[in-house]
Amino acid sequence: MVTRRGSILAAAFLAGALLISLLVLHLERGSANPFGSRAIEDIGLRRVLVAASGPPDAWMKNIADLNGDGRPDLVVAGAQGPVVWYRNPDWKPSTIAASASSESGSAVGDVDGDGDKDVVVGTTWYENRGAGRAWRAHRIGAGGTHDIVVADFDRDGKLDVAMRGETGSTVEIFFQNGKDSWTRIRLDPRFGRNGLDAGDLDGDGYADLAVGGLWLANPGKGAARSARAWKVRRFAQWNAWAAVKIADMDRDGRAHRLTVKIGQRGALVRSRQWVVLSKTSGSKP
Ligand SMILES: [Ca+2]
Ligand SMILES: [Ca+2]
Ligand SMILES: [Ca+2]
Ligand SMILES: [Ca+2]
Repeated sequence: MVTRRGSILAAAFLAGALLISLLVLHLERGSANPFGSRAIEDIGLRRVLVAASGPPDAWMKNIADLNGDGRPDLVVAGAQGPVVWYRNPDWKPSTIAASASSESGSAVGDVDGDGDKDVVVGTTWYENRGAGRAWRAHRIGAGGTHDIVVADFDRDGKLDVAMRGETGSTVEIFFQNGKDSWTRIRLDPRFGRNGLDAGDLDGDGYADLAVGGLWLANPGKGAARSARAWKVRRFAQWNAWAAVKIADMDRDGRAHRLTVKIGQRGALVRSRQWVVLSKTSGSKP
């Protein structure tokens, strides 16, 4: 049943979509690079130089408060390392690891449950030992590392890690038994080469996974570690190279899937209906 509130929200989404489409059209007509420095100034952002030279091929970027002072810090890692965090507000750099390896995936979360944020880069997690001053590397296991997300998929109180590579559709979940002990399951949605996010999409209290156009329903209730119990469901027809974000866009307490094609504008999927925000032709890669 479509409620009045639902109609208002749908109208608001459509109005927003139109506005964004017009803005994108304006920017594309006005500049060869719609995200150039002028566009940043146009929307009131201030450019801050954090480091004149950072890690090379810095594909891994995260924002998290690593020293617990309440200010979000920056974590940047190069494809082959180093892993560096920059302290807010003076941006003093500190090295977490001199070398690292990841296709592009990284995440931040309290992996060991001691109250501070730890860092995952590739198949290694770095234990925060004392407000970001010292770090210890722990291996998670073998898996594709293009996209990495963390969630407690089996709700045993220990954070788990999901990842996928760019060369196949397989998604791996590493369930944490302890700091150095992980149990891997493999899920294969048989679609997609990019994009992964975790969130509770069906509201059963267990984090599900989404890839481009498909989502993987966590069976929960003691079955989360059983790969066969996870069901693949479709929510949109979408590009195999999509980037995916799950967010509660209208703050109604339910997560929604936000899918954005690489190099394109994307779509917003809301409940059983979905609204295309803006979509351009000519896909990449
Ligand atoms: Ca901080
Ligand atoms: Ca921790
Ligand atoms: Ca867990
Ligand atoms: Ca769920």
